[in-house]
Amino acid sequence: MTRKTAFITGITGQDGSYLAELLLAKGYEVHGLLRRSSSFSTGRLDHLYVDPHEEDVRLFLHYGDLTDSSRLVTLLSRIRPDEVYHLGAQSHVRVSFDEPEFTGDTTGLGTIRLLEAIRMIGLDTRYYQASSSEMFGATPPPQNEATPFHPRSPYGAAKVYGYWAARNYREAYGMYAVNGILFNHESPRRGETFVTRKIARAAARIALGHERLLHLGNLDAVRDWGFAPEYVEGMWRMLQADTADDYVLATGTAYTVGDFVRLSFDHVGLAWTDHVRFDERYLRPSEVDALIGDASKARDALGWTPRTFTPELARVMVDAELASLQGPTATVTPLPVLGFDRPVLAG
Ligand code: NDP
Ligand code: GDR
Repeated sequence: MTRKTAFITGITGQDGSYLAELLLAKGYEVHGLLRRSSSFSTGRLDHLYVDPHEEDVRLFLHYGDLTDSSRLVTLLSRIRPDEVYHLGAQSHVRVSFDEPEFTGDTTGLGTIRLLEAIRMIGLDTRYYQASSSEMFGATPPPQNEATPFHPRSPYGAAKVYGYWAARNYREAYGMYAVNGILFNHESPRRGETFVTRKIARAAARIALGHERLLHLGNLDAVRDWGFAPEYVEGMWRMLQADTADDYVLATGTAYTVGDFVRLSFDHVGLAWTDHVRFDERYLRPSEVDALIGDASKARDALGWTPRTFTPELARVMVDAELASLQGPTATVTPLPVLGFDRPVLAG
């Protein structure tokens, strides 16, 4: 049997690293798009890296950027992947208010550039679009595939554009293109400025005496938090289906940001009220109040169900932080190297 080849944009991100791991375990050859950076951005992939001089190398990284159409064309025409997973994006909602044009360019137009590269080359490939529950925005829960979109940020608006671009290429050109509408999914590899990772890090650091206070914005927002490795498996399942369709992945459960704080601090035996302070700089100009997904279509059509729910997720994430602070004997998945550039406003 010939080996399948996948191309992943956003391979250095949380989901990209878990997806690369999954596809390599399934025997795929995996190619990833890597943005050039003045420092290494491959911390989440280091454990998968094999010296290119070894035999049976199956993970390849290629410099490129979602703003660079011609590079996408040359890369895809050379790799000719069986499956394309488009995960690359400026994915931070708060940052999208600071950088709306850049977010539109990478998260929105980046999608069209990739789809158009596939079409121009005449590539017969299956395409996964990383769509988001942020597209539902102000539409009240529960949200499913039929729920109207009402984005509340430049990021959400860019994702709506990407969603319709993928659907349009499916309808106009018969491309096998699917939208995975994923609700929040987290892990020890989550970026440090997303709220769950920020809380888990702080709980661990405060418990070990490295820090004293955690500053947060809106504690009342409701989110449906699942576990990222389970969600990337759902992405793969979507591309194995007989026909291309769109699916929600979610746990169907609801917790507030405040609940996540309490669960995390309880786990290290601290009273969160002693350590959490409000900082209005972390508020968004318009907020998404409540996201709670209905993933019954994915369950019925793909056999996908979530197994990890928010309370366990909080414990897993706090434990990973404790382990990474306590030394090299830790059994956690590798964490990204922390930079010195923790944004003041974006966290
Ligand atoms: P991350 O922010 O962890 O990763 C984003 C990835 O995109 C990184 O690899 C980043 O590279 C890359 N990237 C950003 N800009 C560019 C660019 N101009 N050119 C090439 N690559 C670029 O996101 P997640 O892994 O959490 O999410 C994956 C995708 O799923 C994203 O599209 C996100 O919007 C979407 N999504 C995520 C959800 C979640 O809860 N995690 C829920 C729903 C949708 P670098 O490492 O160099 O920054
Ligand atoms: P979200 O994730 O905006 O849902 O987007 P994030 O973790 O950033 O925020 C979740 C909620 O927490 C509130 N909040 C804070 N958020 C951050 N980041 N920092 C804080 O200090 C803070 N205090 C309170 C936010 O207001 C918000 O309500 C994520 C991203 O992964 C998107 O790419 C993805 O599409 C969606 O999830 C689904």
